[in-house]
Amino acid sequence: MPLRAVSLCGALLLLAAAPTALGRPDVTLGDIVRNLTAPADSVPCAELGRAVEALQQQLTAAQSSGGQCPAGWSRHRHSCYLMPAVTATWFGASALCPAMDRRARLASVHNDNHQFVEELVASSDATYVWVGGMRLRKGGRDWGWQDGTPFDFTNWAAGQSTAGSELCLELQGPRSRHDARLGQWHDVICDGGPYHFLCQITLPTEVR
Ligand SMILES: [Ca+2]
Repeated sequence: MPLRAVSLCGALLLLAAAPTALGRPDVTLGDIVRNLTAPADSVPCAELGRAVEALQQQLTAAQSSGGQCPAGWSRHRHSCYLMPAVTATWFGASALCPAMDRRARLASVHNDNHQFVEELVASSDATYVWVGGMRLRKGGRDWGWQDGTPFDFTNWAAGQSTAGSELCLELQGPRSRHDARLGQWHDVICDGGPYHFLCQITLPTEVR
């Protein structure tokens, strides 16, 4: 089989496999990886038509559910939230949220959702929970959210946000031994943990 044809088949089959893994909180990272690394090149091009047809059906289904929270995600206002039952570093969590659903990022915390986020954290068995806050510059005092929303709310635990080398943000979970309140914020090194993490999907404006 010509190399170009093999690559085309592989690419299309990977595309066909990917949406089945997206938006399903019950799917494990291992399932996603197995889907994405299936030996697609061993599948004859005769199956290409079936793969394209499956892809079209999945895209149609995805479009019809646009603006809805995926099954298993919690809805609050115009966002969907999920705390997967796995742990990771902040960087790992940053990659895992869009692997669960391509719209998802690590959550941002604001005045209008902090209570909801704290309730999610309280109902978990986490020690700490990564969210999408990151110090914008090593040694600096300014923070931002991974999803680009304004950094307009804070809930630092006592003595936190003072170490300029701690660039990532976590919330205190129920199993933490820190002497701070549940949901309060800690700045920590980004490869700390592994900890649980909270993913967020911001739904399109027209369906808010
Ligand atoms: Ca700290």
